[in-house]
Amino acid sequence: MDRAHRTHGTADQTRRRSWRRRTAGVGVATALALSAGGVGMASAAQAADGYFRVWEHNGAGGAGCAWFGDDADYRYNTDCGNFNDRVSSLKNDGYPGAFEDVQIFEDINYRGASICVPNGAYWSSMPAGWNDRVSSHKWVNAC
Ligand SMILES: [Ca+2]
Ligand SMILES: [Ca+2]
Ligand SMILES: [Ca+2]
Repeated sequence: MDRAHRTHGTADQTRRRSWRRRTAGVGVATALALSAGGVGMASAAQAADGYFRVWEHNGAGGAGCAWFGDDADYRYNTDCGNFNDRVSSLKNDGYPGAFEDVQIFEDINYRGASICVPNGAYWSSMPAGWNDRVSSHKWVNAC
């Protein structure tokens, strides 16, 4: 498939398929731990597991939220409720390779100003002007 013509959702599905491929050889317990990962068990020392993690305070402090795919609206989240305009630290635990960087946006639906969180980056605080501002994010090949 022509990568340039993929829709947003299709790109996300590709990520998920890729994840399944990579974890197919891993034990069941490990796979379960990965899929249950994210909220709660997150830490700044987390190894790459495909998730984008955020916290409400600096230094990975306070409540957290984590997503394996894109999220167009931080106001509503199944596991962590409203995370809109709360993010004060974050970590890109995505797998290196395709869709490894995370573009974060000031508004929902990937609108407004945006900045790039490179693969593997941990920000103990946000860049100037970005504290309590992020409202959506998406995975990209490079940003
Ligand atoms: Ca959401
Ligand atoms: Ca905050
Ligand atoms: Ca915002």
